[in-house]
Amino acid sequence: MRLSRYFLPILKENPREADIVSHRLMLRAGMIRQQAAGSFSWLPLGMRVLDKVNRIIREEQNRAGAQEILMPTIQSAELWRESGRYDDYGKEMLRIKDRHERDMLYGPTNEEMVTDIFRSYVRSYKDLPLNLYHIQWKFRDEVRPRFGVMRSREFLMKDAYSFDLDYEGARAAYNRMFVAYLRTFERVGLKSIPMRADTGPIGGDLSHEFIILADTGESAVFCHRDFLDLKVPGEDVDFSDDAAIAGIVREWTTPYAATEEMHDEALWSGVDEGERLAARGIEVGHIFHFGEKYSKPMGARVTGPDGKDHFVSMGSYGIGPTRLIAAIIEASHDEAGIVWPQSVAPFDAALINMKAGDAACDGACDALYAALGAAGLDVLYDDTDQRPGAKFATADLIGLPWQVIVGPRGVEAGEAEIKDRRTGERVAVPLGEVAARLGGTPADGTPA
Ligand code: 5CA
Repeated sequence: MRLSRYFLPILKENPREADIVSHRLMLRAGMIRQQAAGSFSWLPLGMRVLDKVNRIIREEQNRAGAQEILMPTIQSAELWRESGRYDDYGKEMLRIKDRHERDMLYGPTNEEMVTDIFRSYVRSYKDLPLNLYHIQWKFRDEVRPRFGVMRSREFLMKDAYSFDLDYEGARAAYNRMFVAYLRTFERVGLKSIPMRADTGPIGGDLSHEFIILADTGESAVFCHRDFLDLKVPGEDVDFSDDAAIAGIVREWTTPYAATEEMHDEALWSGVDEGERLAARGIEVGHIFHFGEKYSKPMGARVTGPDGKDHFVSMGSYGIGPTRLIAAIIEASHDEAGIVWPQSVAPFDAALINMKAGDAACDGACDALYAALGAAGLDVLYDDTDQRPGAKFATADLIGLPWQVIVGPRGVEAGEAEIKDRRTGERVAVPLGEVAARLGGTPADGTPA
């Protein structure tokens, strides 16, 4: 992509409405535009990151056995009356009437709708386990939308819903999502810590929040330092082996970890003082087991091996991809701008032509652009007539893992400079070797 043709509305000044660094940088880098309180458009650069994050989420959901569907954003109030949540949900739910005066709502979550799909088709335990997910916009009329896409009113959610014959099956389904979440967050470059959590309006008796440690996090969190060294399972993890998956969950739930609401001073005082980590965190995922809370009132049942009807045991599993992107930036930036983990970077490299219009520089850049593309790299080519200083500032701000810098002196020597955005290290490399140098070498080692 040539920058001269790319819609990248960079802001020079720090936007005054932004209180935290991720919001500030997302606005400055032209990733998002605020449309109303807590509502944002995603511009091309932001959209690329969102696509990459969603792809990783999908891969890990699919690997763990979940199947993708897509449910509507607007739901009928009837379904919510069946579960009893229409009256319970309160002001966070945006209620709408259609032209026939029928009560509708903009979905804040989809337990009811997916339970309706399930009960319409599934009759036998032989069709279980089943886990259906979608990635869809949600609306919650938050009292205090703030921090940009971190706590917005309209936001994207990956929500998965599992259906099993009994508690044991549902617990195995919960464990699979637990492990899928560990992998998902690691792949986007984050260290996540699962913490026992309150279930709130979703309900149920077992729940974990996946928390990213960050000073700007909304929740106070308390955990054992051991979490910092725990190893996330690799892509060869066997999701069909319930015992192995349960073992991983055990390992990740044994050291003390709790959010403020669930914090237990007595247990905390049992943790060695030097091992205690009291910090702030961002909730990027939340998983719930709630058994028959929806299946019973909505009549979602299957025939079991005993020939009898059983209400299915359910769970739901959420990740906010839009919030996740803000969390990645909170965890990975410096004073010059964003520092993208390779796995979610909007482009792999910036190609910076220091003297656009100079025949030798233009020629070298065109050749590099073609070679990098052929090596499978996604390149944003800064072919504009801006001064080099402004180009460097833009490249640092938007945070692509590599910068390939081409200037008249270098070209004369047959070289370009490669800068690693994270470390700031620069090396001169022969023009013909740049593509080989960057092709397939993550700047930061995030797993593919
Ligand atoms: N039905 C369940 C799980 S699918 C559910 O709704 N869970 S939730 O309420 O915890 O939300 C799931 C995830 O959505 C959260 O972990 C968070 O990452 C994201 N999320 C929730 N509220 C917002 C918000 N206001 N802005 C941005 N992301 C949000």
